[in-house]
Amino acid sequence: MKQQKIAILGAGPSGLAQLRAFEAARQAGVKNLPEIVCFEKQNDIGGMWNYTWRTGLDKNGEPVHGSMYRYLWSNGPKECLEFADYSFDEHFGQAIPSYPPRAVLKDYIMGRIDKAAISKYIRFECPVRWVTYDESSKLFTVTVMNHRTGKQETDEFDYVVVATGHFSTPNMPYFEGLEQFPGRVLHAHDFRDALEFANQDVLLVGASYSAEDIGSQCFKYGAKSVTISYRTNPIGFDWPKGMSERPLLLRLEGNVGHFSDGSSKQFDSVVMCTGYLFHFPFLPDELRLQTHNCLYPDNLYKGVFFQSNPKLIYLGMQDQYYTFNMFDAQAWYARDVILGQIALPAAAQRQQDMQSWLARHEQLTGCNDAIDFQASYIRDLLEATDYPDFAVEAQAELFKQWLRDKEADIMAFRENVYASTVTGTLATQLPASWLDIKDDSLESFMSLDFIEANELDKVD
Ligand code: FAD
Ligand code: NA7
Repeated sequence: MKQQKIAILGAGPSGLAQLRAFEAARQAGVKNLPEIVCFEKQNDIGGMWNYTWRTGLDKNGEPVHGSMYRYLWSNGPKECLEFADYSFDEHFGQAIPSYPPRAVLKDYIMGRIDKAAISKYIRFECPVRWVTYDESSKLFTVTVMNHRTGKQETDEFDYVVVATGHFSTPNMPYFEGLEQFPGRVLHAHDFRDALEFANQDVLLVGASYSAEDIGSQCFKYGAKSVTISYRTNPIGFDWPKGMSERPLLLRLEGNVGHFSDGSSKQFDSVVMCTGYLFHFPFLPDELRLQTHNCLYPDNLYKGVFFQSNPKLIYLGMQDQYYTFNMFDAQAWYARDVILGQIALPAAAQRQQDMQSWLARHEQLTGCNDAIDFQASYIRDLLEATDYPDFAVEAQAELFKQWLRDKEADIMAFRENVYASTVTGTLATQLPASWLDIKDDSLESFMSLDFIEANELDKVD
């Protein structure tokens, strides 16, 4: 049988999950594995976790992918993203707190990657320019710009795995008066350093994770005031003095923002925390997933196979409670379909399956429900493959506890500790409040005197 050929677009956590899934099969002695080529726009693996100070364009003139900022700490408990076969204990050799900073989490994620084993599949600085599918040959043609050689390259593939992420292209709304606003106006995608906003009155538009976290960052690093403007519902936390929420911004007059409740306030900067667009400039309409940020994008069977052409596979396109272990579950499932170990049902059956998930998705009422939904989605995938089972449902309970902890104190929720569902280890406590720990480097964080769980018991 002719060896199959697969293109993986993107070497972030999702693309890496797909590479690892095939590598695991290779190590297990599976024969006739496909040839794999992974095209990555950046010059390293890690996707969003590959922090960059750059905004706008990268050195090759490509749009900067990164939306992460300095001082970003894990926004959920690390125990909810722990790999079943690679624990935090194994990586760090000691217990660490439940909410590590970005660099610490990246160190863990990358520790799992056997760079030598997978790097050979990846072509760096190769943004994908265009993908087409030929019905007669049943092959995709993928065209990339190889910035290392300065040449455009084209190749044919049996399958294409799109793992290019969806938190990179800003959804940038317009508000009257923005063009005359005298201060800085930026999208969360371009936010890098909260210190820039010290002593400023900052307006954040949007009421989801970015607004909540960038607002907390600005507060932590000395903003004079932080105002969050919501369109639908307020975030609703008990914000510290200096942070508040107002309904939708109607217009700006000079540096004054006017809100729909008739109130107004002067601002120095505006940060649009208004989410991201699903943007696949390399895909023609007939192959392009069209969705918004939600837990079950339509037209993806099992959340991954494009309904009108299931040889086109999308990873990580859901809104995310679960991240790394969900990408793994998706990648292992996709691998087994490609290897013929799982048979895809006919189009009508796939449609029926998607409809039942979509119907459940429509009935979701609130965050706890949404967490359970994503947990059952992952459970459904896990049952079909040899991916090591993990405590999806127990992690769902941790997510619910995380929500309660945020509700209790949004500025201190990162001081809570949880037990690993993999090893049972209880996380250690930060030695100071999150607001007071300003150096978030790996070295500085790992040199903190974390407080052991049993010492905490004594304090209690
Ligand atoms: P990405 O990480 O976005 O990777 C996509 C890759 O595709 C990139 O390497 C990119 O360069 C490449 N690519 C894009 N276009 C092309 C192209 N045309 N050609 C070739 N390559 C291309 N998750 C957590 O678990 N915990 C957190 O605390 C957390 N915080 C976050 C904070 C922010 C500000 C953001 C934006 C996200 C956060 N996330 C967090 C979610 C994060 O998106 C996931 O953890 C993860 O990075 C998603 O992996 P991915 O591979 O699907 O996408
Ligand atoms: P999200 O979670 O997609 O949220 C986008 C927010 O922006 C949401 O509150 C929207 O309000 C709001 N929004 C969108 N358009 C507008 C306009 N025109 N006016 C006002 N408000 C608007 O994106 P985030 O960036 O917060 O989070 C994405 C990921 O980044 C997340 O998973 C983290 O891991 C980091 P709505 O509720 O729709 O009215």
